[in-house]
Amino acid sequence: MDLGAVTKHSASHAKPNGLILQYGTAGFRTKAEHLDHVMFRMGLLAVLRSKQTKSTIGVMVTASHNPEEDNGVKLVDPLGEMLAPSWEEHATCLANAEEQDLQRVLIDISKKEAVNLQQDAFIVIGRDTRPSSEKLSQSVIDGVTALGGQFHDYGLLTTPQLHYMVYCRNTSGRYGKATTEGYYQKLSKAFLELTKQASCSGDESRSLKVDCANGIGALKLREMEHYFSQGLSVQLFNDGTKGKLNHLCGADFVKSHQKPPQGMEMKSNERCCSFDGDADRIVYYYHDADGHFHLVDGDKIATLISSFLKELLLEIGESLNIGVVQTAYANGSSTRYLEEVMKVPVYCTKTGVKHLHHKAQEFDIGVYFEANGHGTALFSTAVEMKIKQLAEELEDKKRKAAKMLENIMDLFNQAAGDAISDMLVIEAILALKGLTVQQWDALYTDLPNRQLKVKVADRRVISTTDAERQAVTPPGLQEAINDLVKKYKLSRAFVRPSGTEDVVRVYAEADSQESADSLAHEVSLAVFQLAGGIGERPQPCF
Ligand code: NG1
Ligand code: ZN
Repeated sequence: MDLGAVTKHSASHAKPNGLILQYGTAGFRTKAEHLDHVMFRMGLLAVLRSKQTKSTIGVMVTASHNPEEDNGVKLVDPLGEMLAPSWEEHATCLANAEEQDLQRVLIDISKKEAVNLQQDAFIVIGRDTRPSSEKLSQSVIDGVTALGGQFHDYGLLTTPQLHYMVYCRNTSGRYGKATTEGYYQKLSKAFLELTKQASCSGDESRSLKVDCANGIGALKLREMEHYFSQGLSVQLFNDGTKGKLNHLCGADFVKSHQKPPQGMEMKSNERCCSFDGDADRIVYYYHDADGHFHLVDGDKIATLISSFLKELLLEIGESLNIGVVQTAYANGSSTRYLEEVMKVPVYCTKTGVKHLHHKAQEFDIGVYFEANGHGTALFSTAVEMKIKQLAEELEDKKRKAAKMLENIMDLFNQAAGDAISDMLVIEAILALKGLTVQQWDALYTDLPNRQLKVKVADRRVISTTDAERQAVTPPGLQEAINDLVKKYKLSRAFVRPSGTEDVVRVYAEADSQESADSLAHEVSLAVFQLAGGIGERPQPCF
């Protein structure tokens, strides 16, 4: 390890004095102008992680659904997964080290993790369309080369595409070819094979309007479109040619404001969906004949997918265990429907896909989705092999079902939640089952809900347990929430510090929108009073 070279290069990526950042749920995320040193140092860290795992490591430059002025960076582990927890700590240490301590911190990490410094390192890099992303990804490359690592810069990619590249490269091409072309071909082939089986239901139902949040999803969907156009025609909105990234559009906007994005022409009963800024989330929605807006969120996506997978397994006659993983943000109606009607076991984990992903790995088939539309279905390696074998061996109807299962498995990006891949799975299932978006939406009725944010001096005063559904500190907060919840019917509320923003998030649901709004507001006031609120007291805003 040439530490002299590191020190020399680091001088041109100097850390601003006093700046402390934390590797959170989605890596580092803040204003783009504060991130140059972090990028350089994550290039260094990726090299150490690559040497330790003897595998290709990914570095993605994006701030997802956050404002265009922000940026961020996260490392992707060998099987396309989020960085291991002990390395998240190293990332935080390295990002916050003063210039003179940089060498020592690098040596410490190498020793703690028994990194063989003679080992080769290979890093793949991707970035979103933010104006700051190109320069910041160049800083990552400076870090990689300063430590003698080799790299491939993919340039513009969706986050899930970078996960896919990492996964492909570390499984010797068995999963697919590590190029965008390979990604398009793999997904489109599985999609077309699946939809071939659908009884023709007219062209109308095979078209979809997509709000691309003015982000990378637009570029990549446009590249991919002609690969699957026989089965689905997509009409892109907010494609980045005019509007600003994530501004009044995108999956996060639609989900949190519960209204359509700007710039989308919606006709009644037309199927529409929104991606977020780096295309790893998707939500669906439509206007009914009366002009009412209906959101079909991650919970309903998980329901559609797990129901269909369960049907296929029944058809094949295989008793593989299938589980759904959610977070506390999952609508209460979805959990009840899955458990009581679908008879699918449901588990709740902390927020952040890495927690859901981890839990989903415990099942033969684990379907995980956050309510905001981030998720996928995971098939264990043993099950993957079994399904491929059944698709060859079984006869007639059973074989057809096994083939479909195989196609669906290939269509999911098993390395990460992926808006494009999820969209194709959903479109295929709707076509195969002959379902309209309204029929899908009618599986169950969401409980009215509201999410709010409260600013506090230090959000770490709030700690939680029971997958974030109960506040342990500050004293008295949980009791206050319990008392408020008792005032409303079918109600539930919880609070937690955000892992990506400097706020406390409040969630409430109840039997009517007025009750959900009012409960969320009252809980916000309790947080403001008991957890050190700053600025203006929360106002009832609905
Ligand atoms: P935080 O800021 O920790 O709530 C948000 C989302 C997560 C996840 C991460 C990463 C909500 C309530 N939270 O986390 O689900 O997507 O961002 O992007 O949607
Ligand atoms: Zn995202």
